Amino acid sequence: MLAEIEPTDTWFTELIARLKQHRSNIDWRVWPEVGDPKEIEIVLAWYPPLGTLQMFPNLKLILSLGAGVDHILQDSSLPPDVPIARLVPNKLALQMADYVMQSVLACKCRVIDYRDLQQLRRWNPLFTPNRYQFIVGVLGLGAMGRIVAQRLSTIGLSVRGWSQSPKEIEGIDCFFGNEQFNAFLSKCCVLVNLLPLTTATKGILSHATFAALPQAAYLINVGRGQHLIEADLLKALESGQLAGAYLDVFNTEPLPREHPFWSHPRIVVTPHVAAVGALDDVVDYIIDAIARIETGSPLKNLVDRNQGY
Ligand code: NDP
Ligand code: OXD
Repeated sequence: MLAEIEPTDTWFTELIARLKQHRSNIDWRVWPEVGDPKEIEIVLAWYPPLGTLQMFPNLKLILSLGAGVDHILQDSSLPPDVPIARLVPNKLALQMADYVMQSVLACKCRVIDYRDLQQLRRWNPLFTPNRYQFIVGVLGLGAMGRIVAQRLSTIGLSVRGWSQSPKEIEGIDCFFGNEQFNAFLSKCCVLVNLLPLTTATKGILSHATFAALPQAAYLINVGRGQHLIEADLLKALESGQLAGAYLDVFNTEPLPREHPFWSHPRIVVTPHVAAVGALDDVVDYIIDAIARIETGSPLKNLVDRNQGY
């Protein structure tokens, strides 16, 4: 039996309908109508209210409805031995690659500058670097970052990536660990954040990081809002250390109406849509995970709680 935590919109409603179609022999329960908590064996969760997951004493699996699991791991009362699996479909990474690619090309083509010039009715051609000079750095070379980096490289951009452990990825200049962080940053014309939110990565998009980038670099944040120190971004844009920022994720979501990012001339805001799981893929992932629990097969895409991702 499964419980769905926090079904907030039509996407969740449709998801539940599809799951019921696929597996009508399962007793699907939707939060908060979970019945006897002892009967719940698997939970599907995106952003469960703190303390909820400990209510289910017979839980066998927690399935994250997102690629990120910070929303789940932030709960200090999480049952300690229950495995957590996360959504990692290939198509999600391709969608992310589309989002990042259009943002990177907008940086390279100086779209923000031309938008300003248009408002001033000024015909003023600006310098744009060639593809080889335009180095893009990707923070995080996991399920998303690796595919994003490879796709950027296939359109002729110079791409480098940074991860925790060493990597070899064809066409990508790979850096790893804290010691190589500043060397990685030193040539990035655009910095793309695709790290998971953990205690080690929280606040990583800070003054020190921006200062280590070349002057007038761009930031694309598609990881989590808590990676970014918002005041540091505003200062870096004001000083010209950063030329612009494309932001899809925020400390508070939805971004409050009074937030300065909305009206900042050098910030582009999107509402956490860089990669939204297609329903078919999410259904496949859930049905597959349930079958694995039923047959005792190894689970896929398990989260390492110690690492936090
Ligand atoms: P993965 O867990 O597959 O990859 C994480 C990567 O980050 C790995 O390469 C890992 O290194 C690296 N990393 C983690 N911690 C550190 C550290 N301290 N120092 C250096 N590198 C580190 O995650 P995904 O690629 O699947 O997803 C990344 C994030 O993207 C998600 O957690 C989520 O926050 C965000 N996301 C945003 C979406 C959106 O719509 N905006 C949609 C989907 C995801 P190593 O390989 O060495 O372990
Ligand atoms: C995710 C997200 O983590 O959409 O999947 O942010």
